[in-house]
Amino acid sequence: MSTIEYLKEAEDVSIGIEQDVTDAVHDILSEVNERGDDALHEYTERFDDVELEEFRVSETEIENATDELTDSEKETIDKTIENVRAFHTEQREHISGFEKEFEEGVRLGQRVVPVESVGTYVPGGRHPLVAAPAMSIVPATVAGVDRIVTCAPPQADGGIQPAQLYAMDRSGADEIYSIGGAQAIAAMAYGTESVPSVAKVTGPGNVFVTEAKRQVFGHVGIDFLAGPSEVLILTDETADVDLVATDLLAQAEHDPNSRPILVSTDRDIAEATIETFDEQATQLRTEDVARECWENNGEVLVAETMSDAVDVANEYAIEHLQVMIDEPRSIVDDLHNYGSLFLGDYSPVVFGDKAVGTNHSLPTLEVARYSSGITVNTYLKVLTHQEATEEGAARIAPWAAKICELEGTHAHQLSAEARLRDDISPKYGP
Ligand code: HSO
Ligand code: ZN
Repeated sequence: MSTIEYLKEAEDVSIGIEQDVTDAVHDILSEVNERGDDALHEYTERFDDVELEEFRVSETEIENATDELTDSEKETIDKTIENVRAFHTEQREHISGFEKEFEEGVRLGQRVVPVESVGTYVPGGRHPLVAAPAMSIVPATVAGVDRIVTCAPPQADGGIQPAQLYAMDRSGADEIYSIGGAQAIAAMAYGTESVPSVAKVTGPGNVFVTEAKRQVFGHVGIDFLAGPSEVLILTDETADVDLVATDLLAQAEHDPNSRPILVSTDRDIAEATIETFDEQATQLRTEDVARECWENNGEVLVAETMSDAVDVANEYAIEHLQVMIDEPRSIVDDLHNYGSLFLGDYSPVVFGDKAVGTNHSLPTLEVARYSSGITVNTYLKVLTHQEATEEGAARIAPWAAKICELEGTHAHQLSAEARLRDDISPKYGP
């Protein structure tokens, strides 16, 4: 007998991307790859409805955007950037290189180095998110990336939304371009006359951006593929229904395709949340999107035990996992698939989205089964090295040569055996 009951079910959430999107993106990528800026101009006119002479945002435009914001708006954005920097700086300190003699005469090690250049995409969309630039740009600065390129879609006036532009600049982008969609990803992956190519492209975006990242992967690195935002709230009988409904709505307002999910071990709480969601939605300026999202994708599950609820949470591998139970810490060790975890009534997703300093660029659509969100690691590589002495080589060479013999890799075998010669440069001798 199932220990889970659905009070509200969603249609199957599709993880795949429609073929027509794949084809359209393929065309955009090839055009930008072949025709560079000319293609970028055409797509910008077609998709963003603006004609731009220059894609690169000038210092004057950045100053103008800065002037459009009040001091208090700027301070608020600065504070978010500072918090994101503090968290990711700590993260960096926990990743280290090492070198050690594993056996006599054989030293092995690793160095942690930044990716040389990255392109960070900042999405526009329904609500151009002001904290988004900090999330993809700041960790790259902390990692020590040499060249940080960033693109955001132009608004109707051809410029980037001022608060976003200010945040892109303050987060530490070296070059800012007013280009959106798949064409922005193509430009950063292949390079054009005005946009340099980079080694890795990161940041969330709409379905075209995501598909473009999928298609350029291999030619450049990417962080991961991100879809519409999701939350799973896990409650027991102690939950505050008003808070639970509010937090589900905060996810539902993102996009009709977002996923707000409640898993409760208490049926009364689950039923009351459904009612409260409906009442609270009426008060919302973003009611339309939130309701459409709830209709399509909202889910409410009742689990018989907390252990069943934990299993469901691990299966969903959700982007944001909010734990609103009596003792949230009691289940942390059992949870292992999520983008970011929010513990207790005072830790809503919006704090991570906007303010505390953890990253809000997180895996959705079960990507959390195999990937974390953006971290400072996204911009680092772990490079290994080895050094053997003459003595060390004397022990390793026959053994390596033996493996080569088994394989038939003759030149490899000779390369190993050559280290047994006694006339090799004296600088390595005893
Ligand atoms: N929930 C989004 C991030 C965000 N929401 C920023 C609002 N602002 C994806 O994690
Ligand atoms: Zn959000």
